[in-house]
Amino acid sequence: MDGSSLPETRSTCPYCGVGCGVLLRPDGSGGLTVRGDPDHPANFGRLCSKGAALGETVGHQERLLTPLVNGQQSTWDQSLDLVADKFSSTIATHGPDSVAFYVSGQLLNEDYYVANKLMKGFIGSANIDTNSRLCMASTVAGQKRAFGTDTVPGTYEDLDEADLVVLVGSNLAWCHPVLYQRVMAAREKRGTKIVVIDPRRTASCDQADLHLALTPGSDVALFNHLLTQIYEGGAFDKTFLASVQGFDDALHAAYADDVAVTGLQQAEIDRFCDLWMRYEKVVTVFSQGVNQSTSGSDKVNSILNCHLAAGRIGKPGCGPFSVTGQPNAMGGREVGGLANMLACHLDLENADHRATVQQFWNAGPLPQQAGLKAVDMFRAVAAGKIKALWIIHTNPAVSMPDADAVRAAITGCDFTVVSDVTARTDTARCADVLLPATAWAEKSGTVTNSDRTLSRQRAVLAAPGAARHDWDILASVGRRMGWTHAFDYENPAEIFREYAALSGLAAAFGRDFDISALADTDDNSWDDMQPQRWPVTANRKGGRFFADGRFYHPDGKARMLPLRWRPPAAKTEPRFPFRLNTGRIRDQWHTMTRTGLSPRLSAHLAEPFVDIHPEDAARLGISRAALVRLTSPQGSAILRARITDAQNRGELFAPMHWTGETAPAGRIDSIIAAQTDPVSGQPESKAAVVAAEKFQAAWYGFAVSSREFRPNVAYWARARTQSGWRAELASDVEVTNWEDQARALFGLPDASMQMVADTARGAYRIAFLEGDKLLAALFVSKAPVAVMRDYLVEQTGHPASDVLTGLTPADRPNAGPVLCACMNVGVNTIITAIEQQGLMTIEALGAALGAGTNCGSCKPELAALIAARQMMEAAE
Ligand SMILES: Nc1nc2c(c(=O)[nH]1)N[C@H]1C(S)=C(S)[C@@H](COP(=O)(O)OP(=O)(O)OC[C@H]3O[C@@H](n4cnc5c(=O)[nH]c(N)nc54)[C@H](O)[C@@H]3O)O[C@H]1N2
Ligand SMILES: Nc1nc2c(c(=O)[nH]1)N[C@H]1C(S)=C(S)[C@@H](COP(=O)(O)OP(=O)(O)OC[C@H]3O[C@@H](n4cnc5c(=O)[nH]c(N)nc54)[C@H](O)[C@@H]3O)O[C@H]1N2
Ligand code: SF4
Ligand SMILES: [Mo]
Repeated sequence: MDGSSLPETRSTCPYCGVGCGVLLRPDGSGGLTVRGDPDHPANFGRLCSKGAALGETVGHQERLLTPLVNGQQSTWDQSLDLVADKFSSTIATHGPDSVAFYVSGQLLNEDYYVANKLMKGFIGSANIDTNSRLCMASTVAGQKRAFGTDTVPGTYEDLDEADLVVLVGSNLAWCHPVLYQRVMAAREKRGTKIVVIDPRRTASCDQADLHLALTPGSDVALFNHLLTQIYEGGAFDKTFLASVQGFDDALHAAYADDVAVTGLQQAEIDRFCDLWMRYEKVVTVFSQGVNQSTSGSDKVNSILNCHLAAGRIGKPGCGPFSVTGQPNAMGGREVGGLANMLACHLDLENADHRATVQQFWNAGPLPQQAGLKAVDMFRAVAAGKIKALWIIHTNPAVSMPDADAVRAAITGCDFTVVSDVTARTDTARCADVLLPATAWAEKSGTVTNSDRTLSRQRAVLAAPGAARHDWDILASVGRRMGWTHAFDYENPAEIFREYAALSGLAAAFGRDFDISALADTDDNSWDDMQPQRWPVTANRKGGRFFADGRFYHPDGKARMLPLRWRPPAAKTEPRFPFRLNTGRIRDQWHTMTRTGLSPRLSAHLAEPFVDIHPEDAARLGISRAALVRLTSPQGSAILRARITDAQNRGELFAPMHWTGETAPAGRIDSIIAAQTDPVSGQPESKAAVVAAEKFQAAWYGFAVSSREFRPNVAYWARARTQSGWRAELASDVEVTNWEDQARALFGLPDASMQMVADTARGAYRIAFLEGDKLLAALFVSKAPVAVMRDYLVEQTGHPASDVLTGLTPADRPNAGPVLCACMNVGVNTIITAIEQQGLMTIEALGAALGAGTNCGSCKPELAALIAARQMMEAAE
């Protein structure tokens, strides 16, 4: 069929919590074109680089197509029977708390609802937790403590209307790019002031009026100080404070903290406080720099304290705004995905709530206490207390702190089931039973984004092989465990109706999460459902919370908390002198099982790295592009050095994305201790302590190949290219025969070979050919390999006349690493345009090269290149 004649289907991007609407058009041969939905209230047509590249990730090359039991192909009947039997027999012998589910904020509401119902309602244990524990748990705890409910008060429109946007521990430009573009558009229009509070200088600082590079973990001290200034400056709201308890105690505690621990200059702190005093309309956006901390819940409450004191909450253009990470992080909290919650904002520990849910589900007694939170859950797995474990839609062997121990625990568990779209993950490799799930473009359901907007995800592609929907797999196991009626769902719309009906019962307890008006949505209306913000009830649709001073504690008032600053749990010491911060890069999603399929997205940053301050690097003898070994009490990692003053001295930053599949030495969570916030149980992913030293490489290598290959050396990192694969290599072991080494690397025992060797200098260039076509090439050197990578990665599969020079032919400009992933524009092309054509604005670069004109995610980097040129000119 001709793709262009197929209609477009509205759906939602499966990556971040912005929840952008997409329009999908299948091309009729398994592919998909994707564009932003101009009518979706989250993005109005915009997409970031990841959303724009979704079409490149729907191929089946890496998909898991059938169930596997102990690595052997199996049928659904056999594998589901096995899962049901093992869970049932384990429960019969060891009790319901001997089993656990570990699920994900990327599950759809309907999948999540069924998982939660099965575990809490029927298995009778609360041992279901989610990767949202690593992500949003501190916000959940903080909001519940302050508001009596886990609710984001504001909406995205507040970002358009604010006069001041404060980003705390949020790299919005890279992690919520479409929201960042929204803030930029508002800044253009109304001059919105921007403050970034982050220990390192990120892409989000590019347009900021003020960047406070505070000491890691010191946020509470900063916001405590702000609270005292709100008081002294008379910015507190007496009328609103009638709806708030705890002002005096909170203020008293705030005065006891010393803002000097932030390491900031008094003048910068004063400027921040002045901006807060000057602009009533302030939105404080916060994310993982706040949540992923052993004082994460307190950090959240220190921010909420300020907004409550000033009454700046739930009004247009102001409020605290926790941006969610995963597409359905918010929905997961609403369906009760966390071990300490019930569905629809009901509390597990409340007997009336439990009784209502039990009756509604027609279930046995519900567990009375919270189940194990993620870190404790995997510790219980390691200790043999959890004997059957089901991991769905998440990759904990990579993303949990102390990841090597987690991986060992999963491997050692008596019975592990993993549901995933691919078998090629570090977690899937540990499973006894591997179940093939449908991927986002193949499944239908709903998700809730950061501003409480419920959107539909719609299937547009057929499920490959035997893959089945997550809700369907879960419900099938529920039926096989004997609960036929409870899990007799025909389609996700039916699950959604049940969920919406339950929210009506929750609302009767005065809970705020209420979508009961959707409880009688028939299948057709569900198919057509438009994005809408909850609550959705007979007399209320969407809107903001709390401006009216109504909160959800029993007395209807909010709480301000007395808080004191606490440093991160791990202390630097002579053996581990560096503080290691971790996070995300612009073009990869978590453990890269999907974004890693796109050559374009892989071209931005193709290997794991560590950012280090120039003075620290100099002291350790680490030069540009050298490799660095990081060691912590948990393990060690090898990463490429990026020397940059964006990093404070004594602090390092490394990305979280690389895995055993892509760069085994770069699994950063294998060196991070599992320290958690005492209130939320969220791990401290951003403040490990490590030692750093130069990795003494005997040789460095760069390789390209038209076929996949898996190196076996101390350091390697591979990525996809348009015509095959690329890899960076290094080893501390000398090689005596480079021909043998190269043949083994690529699995090419007989291919014809060309080699240029400079044995004296330890430099080798080796190419393998089939006819005149390049199959693979390896470049080896004693120092980090200097070749035109972006040229070479395009040469596999093509005639390979001058590949061994490693340079681009003189008549062909080398575009350099891709900076604009959407329009495929390299950094050298951009620099040339700036320098030779004098294009000194982002608009001019866009007009000439197309760079930055699609998703805009690269605009901060374009601006940085222009600024660098301006500085050079000023100096000249
Ligand atoms: N490109 C991309 N986007 C994503 C994702 C992705 O994988 N890739 N994942 C999504 C998910 S699930 C999430 S949760 C979000 C996360 O979105 P963000 O939270 O914005 O991203 P991170 O890079 O994890 O961390 C944000 C910042 O916190 C800073 N930080 C570290 N310690 C401190 C501290 O003590 N105080 C303060 N104030 N800041 C600190 C870090 O330097 C970092 O720049 O991104 C979502 N969007
Ligand atoms: N050091 C450090 N560690 C971190 C963080 C950090 O900032 N620093 N951030 C933490 C945060 S905020 C998060 S959210 C986590 C994320 O970490 P994870 O959740 O572990 O990472 P993902 O790669 O998103 O894992 C999703 C898995 O689901 C699979 N999958 C995709 N689609 C489907 C589907 O439809 N069904 C099923 N069943 N499977 C599917 C994917 O192939 C992949 O294996 O990482 C956490 N870990
Ligand atoms: S900002 Fe990017 S990743 Fe996030 S939902 Fe929108 S398109 Fe997807
Ligand atoms: Mo997250």
